[in-house]
Amino acid sequence: MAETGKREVDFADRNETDAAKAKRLKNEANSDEENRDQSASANPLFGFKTTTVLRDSAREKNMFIHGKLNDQEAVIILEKTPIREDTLLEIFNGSRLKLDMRNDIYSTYQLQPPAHLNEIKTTVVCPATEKHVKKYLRQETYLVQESGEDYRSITLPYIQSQSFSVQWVYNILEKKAEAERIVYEDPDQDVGFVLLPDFKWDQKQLDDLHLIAIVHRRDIKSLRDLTALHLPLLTNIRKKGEESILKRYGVAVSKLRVYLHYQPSYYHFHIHFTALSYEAPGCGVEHAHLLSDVIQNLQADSQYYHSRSLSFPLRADQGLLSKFKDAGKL
Ligand code: M7G
Repeated sequence: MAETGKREVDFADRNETDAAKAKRLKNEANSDEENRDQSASANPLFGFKTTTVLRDSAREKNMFIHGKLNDQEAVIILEKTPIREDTLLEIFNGSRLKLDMRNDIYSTYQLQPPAHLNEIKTTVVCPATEKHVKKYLRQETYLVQESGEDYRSITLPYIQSQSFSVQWVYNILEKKAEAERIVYEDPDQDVGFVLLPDFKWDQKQLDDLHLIAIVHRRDIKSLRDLTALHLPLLTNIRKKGEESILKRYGVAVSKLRVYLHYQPSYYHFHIHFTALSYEAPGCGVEHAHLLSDVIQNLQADSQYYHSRSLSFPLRADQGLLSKFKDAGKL
């Protein structure tokens, strides 16, 4: 900030003559055209045909799009990434600015930063199932209260027949995908796990830090399966996960939210580690269970999660909601 007076910002629009501007715009148009030609072969999203916008948010600056990619159903998530402090110098010195309006001491601009600072984080699910499409569609939600008995008679049969494939999880555990992204691994088949960045986190800033610990064992679907026998697994994940995050990212335990979802989207046991300051989607009280609470509940009562009622939100179009309605529970 001390540099304000000295700053020689390349505000190209400011003193440009009309002729110079016309020439510049033409050159830009040509180079855009070249980029497009090159991208037709290198761009895996080339030719994507939008069917519908499932959800968008001006505040979150994201858009979830359903469409067709090479004749396959696909969901694409576009998300503008936060502005990073370490890029400010480049933004101020290397951008092109177009004045929108000026009034007294106030002025607004359209700022075009250098291309590499103008990235849109893009997630592609292809081929996408109908469940993926529904997952991202904005829907009315309802809070359901599930007793232990409801879990066994309604939820369990439903998730056994319906849940998302966890092939991506097995790929991680078997090092067939994302191996280079692993932050820490405890290979023990009983209490071990793999810790890696969640694919929602682009790892460019710590503000929205989000990692997941995926357990090696394949016999725990969710919170409901946990008993006191799993305490060594849970305490191991907490201890080693927190240590690795401190070591790798310098983020202290007191700055972390460590929790699991109930219901999760993927029924292979995993735990979320997010920055405390980040309101990650799904970190509300109706969806998230703090790992430290889970550990204490199991220490007090090994059958806690077998017998207790648990609440969770379900979207209007989720099949599980109809099952609860059919059973007269809603
Ligand atoms: P969840 O608690 O089952 O449900 O979390 P949620 O998706 O409703 O939060 C699964 C977590 O795994 C989510 O935070 C996803 O962003 C993350 N995730 C999903 N997939 C398919 C992948 C993947 O392929 N790689 C990684 N690294 N994370 C994923």
